[in-house]
Amino acid sequence: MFAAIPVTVNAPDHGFCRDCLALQSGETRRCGQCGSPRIARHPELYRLQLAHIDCDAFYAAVEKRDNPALKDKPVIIGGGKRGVVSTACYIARIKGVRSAMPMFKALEACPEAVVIPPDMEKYVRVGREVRAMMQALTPLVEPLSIDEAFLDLSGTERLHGRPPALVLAGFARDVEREIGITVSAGLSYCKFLAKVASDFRKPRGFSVIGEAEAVGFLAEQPVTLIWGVGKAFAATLERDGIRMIGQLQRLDRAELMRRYGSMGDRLYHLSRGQDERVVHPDRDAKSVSAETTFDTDLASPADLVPVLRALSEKVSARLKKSGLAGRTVVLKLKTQDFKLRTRNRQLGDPTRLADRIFQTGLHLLRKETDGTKYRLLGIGVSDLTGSDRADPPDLVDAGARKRALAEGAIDSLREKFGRTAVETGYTFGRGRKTLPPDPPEPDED
Ligand code: DCP
Ligand code: MG
Repeated sequence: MFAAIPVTVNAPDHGFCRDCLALQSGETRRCGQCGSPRIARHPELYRLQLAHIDCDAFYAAVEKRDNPALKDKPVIIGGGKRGVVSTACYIARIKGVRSAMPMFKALEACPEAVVIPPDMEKYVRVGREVRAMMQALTPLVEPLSIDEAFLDLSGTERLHGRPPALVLAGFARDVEREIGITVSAGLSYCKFLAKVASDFRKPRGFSVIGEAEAVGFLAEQPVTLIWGVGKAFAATLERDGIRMIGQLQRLDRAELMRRYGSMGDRLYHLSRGQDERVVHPDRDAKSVSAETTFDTDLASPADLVPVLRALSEKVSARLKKSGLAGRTVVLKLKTQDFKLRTRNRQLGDPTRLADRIFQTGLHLLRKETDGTKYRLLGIGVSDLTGSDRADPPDLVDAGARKRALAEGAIDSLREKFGRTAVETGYTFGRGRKTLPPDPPEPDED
């Protein structure tokens, strides 16, 4: 960590050098102290306190750090059974390689790439190191995934002897020096724009979005920038002739809500840069799960699925009680001969809904019901966050929305009349002979 030298910023036009952190007066293009061109300057630089940090090409960066021979080579992390790209370094991205692309396509685009299978244990370890460095800055760290988090840096100026912007730049510099990977940082006044900012200039980015420019900046951006507007909802908006956030800004709240329900309310506020969500610090829990060991080993989906449903509901109830949501659904199975199988799937947004946990678990379970007998089944979610980011409504997948609404209704009945007041088709009278219909493909990143 850098030493906490008190910094007094008394001129609002003072920028600073992102390499040596020296304050810069005037419009100099290079740092007066170290000559670096990486000068941060912004009229609101010393007022903003909400940060989002995201590691650059995370898995690939860790592999490059550990094998310097890869430094200038295109590197793809992925492969294995699913045969898709987990991530690609920025050199490989120039050739068009992207996360989630089938590996054969990635290699068509970049045949000279070095492909490395993922080493999750190592990435989790490095992710924890980065997080520990964040937590040294503020207790208000809300991790969103293995390589990104929100940080609320308000009230930390006295502790660090410098304003949040400098703390953030110092953090980026320290991660490079101490961990050997790079990060991009966004600084703003709300979560939405802090995240947008960190994504804006990658890698090694440091972007600032101030209050004064928010509405004008957003007006020029596509609607897909708004959290919760995925491909499906963007298509709905497109049918209504809306492609840019500026067009949303011209519609009043009542009209947006009439057209798009609760999502309309979100569109109204976010399109104007209004986002009241607070940073929920990391809780102790790393995951929330439930499992059960069977009296006799089970193999058939008809036996396993109702158990999965009941466990999903248990997990969901715990999440709802503790105000949490999880982004990765984890299925756990133990075979007759005590071999553990865990399978997981990452969702586009965190969830706390029993139905989404169940549908995702079902998707994972289907691949494992090959006649193997199991003695234990468990389901859970990890990558926990506060529930305010959970389950954005997707207006196009009407089925999912209806199920979410039904779940809300079931929850309130259960609150009034107890857990067994409402049983779903899956848990009622366990031991159905027929299988539930194929679940819709759950959304993924
Ligand atoms: N990841 C994955 N499959 C995806 C997306 C991501 O396995 N479809 C993994 C690999 C990434 C890590 O999660 O390294 C972090 O995800 P990011 O979306 O932050 O992507 P990167 O850090 O790789 O790149 P960027 O520089 O765009 O943040
Ligand atoms: Mg990243």
